[in-house]
Amino acid sequence: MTLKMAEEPPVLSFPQEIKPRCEKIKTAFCSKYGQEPSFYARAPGRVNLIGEHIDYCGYSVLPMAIEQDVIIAVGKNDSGDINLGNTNQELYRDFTCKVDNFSINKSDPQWHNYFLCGLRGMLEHLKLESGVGMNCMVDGTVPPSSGLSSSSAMVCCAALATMYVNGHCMQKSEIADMCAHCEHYIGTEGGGMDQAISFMAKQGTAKLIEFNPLRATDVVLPDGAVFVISNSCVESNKAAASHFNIRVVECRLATQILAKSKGLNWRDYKRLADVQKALKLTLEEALEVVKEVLHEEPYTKEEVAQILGVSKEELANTSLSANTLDVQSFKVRDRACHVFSEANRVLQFKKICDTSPADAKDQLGQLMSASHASCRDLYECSHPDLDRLVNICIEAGALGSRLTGAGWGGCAVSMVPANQVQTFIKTVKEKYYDADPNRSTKVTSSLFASQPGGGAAIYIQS
Ligand code: ADP
Ligand code: NG1
Ligand code: MG
Repeated sequence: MTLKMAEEPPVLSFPQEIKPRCEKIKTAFCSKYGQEPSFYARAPGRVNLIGEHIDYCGYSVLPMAIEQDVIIAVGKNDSGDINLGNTNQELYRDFTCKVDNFSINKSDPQWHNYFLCGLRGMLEHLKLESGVGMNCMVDGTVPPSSGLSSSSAMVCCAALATMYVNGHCMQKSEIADMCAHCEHYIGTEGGGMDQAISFMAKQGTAKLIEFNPLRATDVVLPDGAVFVISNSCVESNKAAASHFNIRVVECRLATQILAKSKGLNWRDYKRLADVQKALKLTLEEALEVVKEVLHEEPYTKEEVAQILGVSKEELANTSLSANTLDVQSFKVRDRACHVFSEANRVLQFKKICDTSPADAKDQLGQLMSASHASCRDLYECSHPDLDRLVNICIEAGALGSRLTGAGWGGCAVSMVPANQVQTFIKTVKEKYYDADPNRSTKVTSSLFASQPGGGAAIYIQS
């Protein structure tokens, strides 16, 4: 029984450190709804230490939760309304709909749509035709569109709040899988990393997240290493653009072309991990096969259709997604090279943490920097400002530095020797933030050391 209880998101009384913040949220809640909230749901963002753009290919990743999160104060109503308020009214306007009649707008992904993804996912999962009406006040501290997974913190928190208000409970892994699925309602076809770590995180440890079935294993980070996050201050909203889904599709096409070239039934394969497994290849061998089979020049849509033996229209059903139907060329080889090499770096990273050789920190740093180079050059998901920031972090004393999250802007994560953190922060501040008036005002929330935080929970006032 204790084991099962431990695997469900805990229901806790307020820890001292979030009490003042919850008081602020409660005040906003009371003034909007004229009642007190009955509980608070919390879900954290994350920083991914290594393993970028490989979760949706079926490969393991290595994130940790951060202290920044989304908290939602919730009260029931009898009218069947979903009422959403946000403590940041400048950015996020109030929204209302009926719990049994709402739609999610992918073409204009305003904030409330992320809440609705979690709401819809949970109602469907629990097979509730109509859920309880909810009054909500949302407060988020994860910098939005910056690769620290503010979107999943919102989706996971909304799903958790919906579960609790409707009187249900579920295992962490089951909710995480469900949230990975329902965040697709916003239009992006991500893997399950963000939702998994948001629920399965444990204070003080990073996690190796493996998929199918979902598992989270503690990874003890080396003593004397501190992970520092720095935000490039270039925002990238993944649902509002198609780059993210184009990468997902390029990996799917790489999978299908490789499967076809090796005589497999390519329609059965969607993820690179599945074709690697079917061909019984190591990651190194898979990388060699990619170099043998796939050419460097981008593949045109006509060529892919011809290789797979389908019409361009049929290709839309077998391989593309709604916002990639018009894409005409695909860099299949470079993307697959990134995925297989990055999947290997994750395993190496974990092994170094487990065996802690004398030069563990140097080796981990090198893996992080190699990961960034691969994201920049092969996956083309960085941004010039982010590349500059990563270089500044290395010059400032990081043993390794890389973009984290989807990229195209957002944050870098750097591994810094504990005794050099202050100098590191001072140097990065001077070189990246102070030089630009827009950035210098945001430096406190953009440049900070991060410890592995705990996972999602429900808080009640005792
Ligand atoms: P990220 O890398 O942060 O996950 P996404 O582009 O996936 O970036 O999601 C960012 C979106 O999440 C924002 O545009 C906003 O709609 C929503 N969001 C993030 N934080 C908040 C918040 N505090 N309140 C409301 N919505 C939020
Ligand atoms: P962010 O940057 O948090 O939107 C996305 C995906 C992850 C993963 C990373 C890249 C979602 C919800 N998240 O994260 O699954 O693919 O990019 O490693 O789609
Ligand atoms: Mg996101």
